[in-house]
Formats: sequence, C-alpha cells, structure tokens
Amino acid sequence: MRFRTNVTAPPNVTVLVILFLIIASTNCMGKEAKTPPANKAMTSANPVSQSDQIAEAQAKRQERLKWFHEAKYGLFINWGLYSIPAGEWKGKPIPWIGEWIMYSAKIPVKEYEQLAGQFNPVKFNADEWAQLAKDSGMKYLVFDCKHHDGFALYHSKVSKYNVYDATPWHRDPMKELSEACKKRGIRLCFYYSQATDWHEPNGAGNDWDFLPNEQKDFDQYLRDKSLPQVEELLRNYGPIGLIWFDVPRLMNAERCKQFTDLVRSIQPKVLVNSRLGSGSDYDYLSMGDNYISNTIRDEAWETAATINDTWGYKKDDHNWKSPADITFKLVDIVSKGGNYLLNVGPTAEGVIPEPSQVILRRVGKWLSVNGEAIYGAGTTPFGDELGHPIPGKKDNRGRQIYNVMKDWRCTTQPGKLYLHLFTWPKEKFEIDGFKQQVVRAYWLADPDRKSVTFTQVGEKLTISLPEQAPDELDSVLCLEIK
Ligand code: H79
Repeated sequence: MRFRTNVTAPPNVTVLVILFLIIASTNCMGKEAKTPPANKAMTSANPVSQSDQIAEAQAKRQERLKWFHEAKYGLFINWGLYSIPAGEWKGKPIPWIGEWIMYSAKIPVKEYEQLAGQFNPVKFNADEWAQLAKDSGMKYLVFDCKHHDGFALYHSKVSKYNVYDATPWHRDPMKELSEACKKRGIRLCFYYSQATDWHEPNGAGNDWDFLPNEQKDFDQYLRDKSLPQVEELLRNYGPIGLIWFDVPRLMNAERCKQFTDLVRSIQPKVLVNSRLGSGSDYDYLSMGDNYISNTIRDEAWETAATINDTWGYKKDDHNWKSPADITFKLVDIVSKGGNYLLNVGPTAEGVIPEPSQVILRRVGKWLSVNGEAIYGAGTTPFGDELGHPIPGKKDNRGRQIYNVMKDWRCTTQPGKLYLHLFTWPKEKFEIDGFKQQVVRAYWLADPDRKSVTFTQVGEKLTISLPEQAPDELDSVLCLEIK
C-alpha cells in the first residue's frame, strides 16, 4: 500500500488555480500601491519590494515563535526498536548512543527488522508520559516519530515498517499521545529523521546493506517515504507545535524547500528547526546535541540534551544528571535566550526509567515555585556572569571554549530582575555597574515574600544573604525595579 499525495491536479484545474493566483496577487499589488511606504521606490512590475517581503516573513516567524519563547522547557522522547537491544547486540555491549546501535554494530536490515516482531510495550501509557511532562513543568513534547533506523512509531500508510502494522502491539502511540497532550495543554511536536534512513536503499547512511550515499537515488527516498510521511504527521494528529528534523545529510536548499513548502501549506504555524538542512528557511536554531550557547543570542535557539549519556534507552547507562545540574542548565539557557529540550529514553516495555522521572519531577517542583523567572522570561542584562572566551581554545568542532562561570545567572520580566544564586554559603551578593533603582527584593522560595535587605551606593548593589540557601536547587531573588 502506498500513500498518495494529492498534489498533481488535472491540467484544467491547474490553469484555473494559476489564473486565480494571478488575479489574487494583482489585487494584493493594487492594495499595496495605494499606500506606498514613503521612502521606498517601487516599480509597477515589482510593487512589493523584496525587503518588504522579508520583513513580512520575519513578522510571521516572530508570531509563530511566540509560544516557543514562552515555553522554554520541553520533553524529548527517543523511543523505538533500538530500545529492545538497549545497547547490547548478540551478548556484546555496543559503545555510543543506544539509538545508533544498528549503525554501530552494522546490523543488516533483515536482522534488525526482526525486532519489530518483539516490540510489545504493554506498559506504555500516554497519559503517564504526558503527565510526567506536565508535572515537570515542561510545555512541549517532542516525540521521535521515525529515527535513523527508519521505523515509524505511528500508524503510517506510506510504509508498513511501522508500530501499528509490523508489531504484535498494533497500537498508534502518537495518536494516544496527541490526545493525552491535548488534555493537559502540552504542545505535541515531532522528531523526524528526514534524510538518514538505514532501512531504505535510497535513504542516507546505510552503506553496509546498500550503495554508498553518492550512488543512491536520494530523491526517490524523499519522494516516496520522507515527504509523504511528514505529510501524514501534519495531517493526522491535529495541530503540532514544531518539527524537529535531524542530520541533514544530502539535503540541499531545493530539497529543504520541498519540506518547508509542505509544512507551511498544511500547518503554517508549525516551527521548523535548523537541522532540516543548509539553506533551509528554518524558524529556530538547534544547537549541536548537548551543546549550550556560551553567549546571549537574538535568534531563537534550543539546546536538545539527554538526561544521561544516551538518547534511546541503554540498560547500562545510569549516568543521570542531577536536578541541580538540570536546573542550572535550564536557567543558564533561558538567561541567554534559548529553550531546553531534555530527553528521556523509555524502555521497550514503554516505561520512562524511574530515575529520570524522579529527577524531572524534582525540577518540576522547583519550577512550580520559580516558574515566573523562567516561562517567557527575558535574557540577562549583564553578561559578565556567564564567563569569558579562553583565547585560542577551540573544541574538536572548532567552537570557541569558554571558562563558564556558574555562580549566578539573571533572567527578567517587565519591571523585574531575577537573580539566580547557585553558590552557598556566602554573606552577601554584590553587583557592580548596576544602573537601575531597586524598589523591593524578595526570595521566590519565601511564601510570605518578606522584603530582603539591600543597599545601593552609586552603581553598586549589595544584598545580604541568609546563612542557608532559600532553595537548594537555585535560590531566586526577585528585584522589583523602578
Ligand atoms: O536523536 C538523537 C541522536 O540520535 C541524534 N540527534 C539526537 C537528537 C543524532 N544523530 N546523529 N548524531 C546524533 C550524531 C551524528 C554523527 C555524525 Fe556521522 C557525524 C553523522 C555524520 C557525521 C557518524 C559519523 C555517522 C556518520 C559519520
């Protein structure tokens, strides 16, 4: 069975559509011509200048990004057939991230496919997963609909290699998650590996069963699987928040445009991340995996990172990040204008490992008290607290290394500065070059919000600190500013 996209209309319809578009655009030109911007020269052939078009596209993008800037914190879920071997193949531990096991162990398609017959996650409960995101203070959920192994985690009509048709489980977790998320006001989003697909002869990446990338008919793969699957996801699960594309191998600007055109024509409000491919018309920047920007950025950005060292479940990976570490990272990212997308890897039974749940809920508890300093919050007006570049030091990907300082961070809301203090004990906290006038200060962790003593002499603000940290994860002092 092949999924059909109804894009090729009969010629007479096409002619009508073209005529309609010409008439519509002529009207639009007419409207523009009546109120030309004073300082822009326009010709009658090109009345809407290119810069106007760019400005309009930018305005639309900013509008689409509003929820994203408000949300700040999301749950990423990498779950698939790779969760069954869980980092071990034929009795041997396979190094590196669990969802790459097919690649790392060079498992032939015919063998790897057999895992589908064993995929029976009887403990899966969409409400529990969505509730975990809710309790953890996360506002969106990015579900791995198809990873590089090519197996679809939803009921696809494009390929039988999917969770509904190829497993004894015979359910569509994406459908169940879409309902569970909707009930709780969580934005459902999807991860889709648009280029790499080790299951398909013409998908990028698999050279142990198939030809090397340069000899593949990559456009056949895009045309017959990747694009139609993305279309299914956009049509069948209600409004989606964003699409998380990954690993843009073989993607050029023209191929990227096929995806963005598809997305914008079906769900124009959906955000597209920057890993679609170079030259793509993306909405926000995805940092490298687990990489946090060292500087404040104007452009919308996101760090996707794991709670341990793998993305897909690995039975031997117990290297969990602490709630304090995750809280720091969240605050750090928000103070630089970014979002934090934190990943968990459920087991083949459909259970999010208990340590992940405990850690996430602990951060959620902190957020339930301190959320006003995170959701929709602005960047730090300072910057010195972030750390400084170490001259001449680059990482293995050529990125500048910083001596990251971790004493404190600052986030903002209109009329308020939030100082996040991480180092204790300390008698007082001082900032030089503080130009605004503080009206009142209080700890968010204090239910009575009693005023905290401070002095302002010239541009020096000094706050006296209690012996014990008001909050063990991150003590947030709200400064109301005149
Ligand atoms: O889902 C998680 C990871 O599985 C996925 N991104 C997160 C969200 C991921 N995709 N790729 N990678 C992580 C690492 C990619 C490594 C590569 Fe390569 C370097 C791809 C191409 C160059 C390894 C070396 C594979 C081919 C050569």
